[in-house]
Amino acid sequence: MVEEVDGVVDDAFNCRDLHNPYLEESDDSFPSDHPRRQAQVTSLDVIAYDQIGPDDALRRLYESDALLRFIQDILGGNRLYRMADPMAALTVNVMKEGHNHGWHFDESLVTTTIMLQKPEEGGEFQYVADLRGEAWDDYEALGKVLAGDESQVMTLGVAPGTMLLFAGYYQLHRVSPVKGETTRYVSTLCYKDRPGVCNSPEVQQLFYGRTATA
Ligand SMILES: O=C(O)CCC(=O)C(=O)O
Ligand SMILES: [Fe+2]
Repeated sequence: MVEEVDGVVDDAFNCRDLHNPYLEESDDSFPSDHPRRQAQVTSLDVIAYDQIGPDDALRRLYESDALLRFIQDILGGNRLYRMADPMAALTVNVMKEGHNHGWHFDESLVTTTIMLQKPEEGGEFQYVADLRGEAWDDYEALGKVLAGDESQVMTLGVAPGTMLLFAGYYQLHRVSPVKGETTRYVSTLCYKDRPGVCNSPEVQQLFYGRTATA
């Protein structure tokens, strides 16, 4: 898989985004020191689904029903569908020296990733639990994390081959800045609870630098 990604990595789109931890733009209805107004920087290169060859191992894995059922079983048995978005359904996040993914909550309840290549240093998947629930946000604790307090930060031991199923909607997480020569490759495999789901053209433009329909 790494060799296959190496073959298309030069065509990856450089995505640079400023967002608050909720992946929104700063909300000026909140006071200036509020977490909803704290900008996080995300800078990485993205390889989209339609840039991955039809016979590539990563694509065959994502398109296999065995994997779909496996993830469905882990998540409690509710029917899942591969995302219909021609770019977002399967991606490889490419992070070189200095790239990082700022603190955020995902839009999806659960995200599935597979690490393919690990950098020499940094590029660690870190999270802080219990900052958000169904009807509440702990803005005070969130503000501390955004201000640099690392006392509650947990780091997951992820290695090449690790598949991570992560409840990213409720758990604040980030990828720390990558250091060294070796590029970090992490693939994101998107599943939805209904068929036919695509991202908006705005989100496609931001992450892939173009739009496409299914
Ligand atoms: O690269 C990773 O390990 C996680 C990426 C992530 O949080 C995301 O794509 O939302
Ligand atoms: Fe995320």
